[in-house]
Amino acid sequence: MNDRFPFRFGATAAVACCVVGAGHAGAQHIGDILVEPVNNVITTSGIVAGPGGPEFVSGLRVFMATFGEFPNFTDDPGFDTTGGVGFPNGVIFAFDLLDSLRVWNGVDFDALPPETVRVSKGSTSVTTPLTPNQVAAGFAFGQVGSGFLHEHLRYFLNVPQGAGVYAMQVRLRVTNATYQPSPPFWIVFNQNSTAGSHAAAAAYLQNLVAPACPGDLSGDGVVNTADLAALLGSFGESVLRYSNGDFNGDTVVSTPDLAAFLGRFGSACR
Ligand SMILES: [Ca+2]
Ligand SMILES: [Ca+2]
Repeated sequence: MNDRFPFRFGATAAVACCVVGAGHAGAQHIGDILVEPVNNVITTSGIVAGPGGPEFVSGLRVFMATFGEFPNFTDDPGFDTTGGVGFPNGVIFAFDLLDSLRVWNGVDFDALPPETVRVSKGSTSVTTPLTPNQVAAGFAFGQVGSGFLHEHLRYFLNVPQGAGVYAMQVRLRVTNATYQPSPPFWIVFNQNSTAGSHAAAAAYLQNLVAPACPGDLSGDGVVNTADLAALLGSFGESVLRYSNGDFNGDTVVSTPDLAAFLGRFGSACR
């Protein structure tokens, strides 16, 4: 089912941060997640259609998918590795879910929906946790063999299965080798919502991962007292990773974030 998955960001800025590279060895599929080791850290990249075949958006951490292959279901995106420069044969991949499911409210992903997503392969499954920033341990789902890995997990939206754009936060790890887990990444699911909302929601998360203007919480292109007030308004709170002034991505707005913010104070980005 993966080959016909339409990968479109819509908002060009969503990937403007990243480097697009030429092909790697192996059979990568448009819309899947390219998984590679970089300095022994698992990294994720996008696989997009280029004029000469698949191209790669290095370090991408926001991926888009659409429920509906069957109602409330998709098995995209899959996970692909590369031959040659990729992981050696025998490496076993697993994943964890790092947050409760989030729903796009048109502005941000602070809201929690009544829905959850069940991630499964065969008879094994795990469901997104109900508590924000709680980790739900996933399971091993694939082993590199013949130089490659190409695996699809199955994603099912649980009731009430309302229309909307949902964000699921994930990390990859390996169970039998020395590689650091991937930085957190998101799969952004469209459930009977508009392509525009889907793209806007993905662009929001992409800006959290790679901010166009770090410290500019208000989005007006300058880092000033209004942003400081916004950060202090969330101080001590548990937030969506990288949002509301969580510079270091530990999901809490605290002193290290304030220090990083003050280092940006007075900056103008436009
Ligand atoms: Ca601002
Ligand atoms: Ca923090």
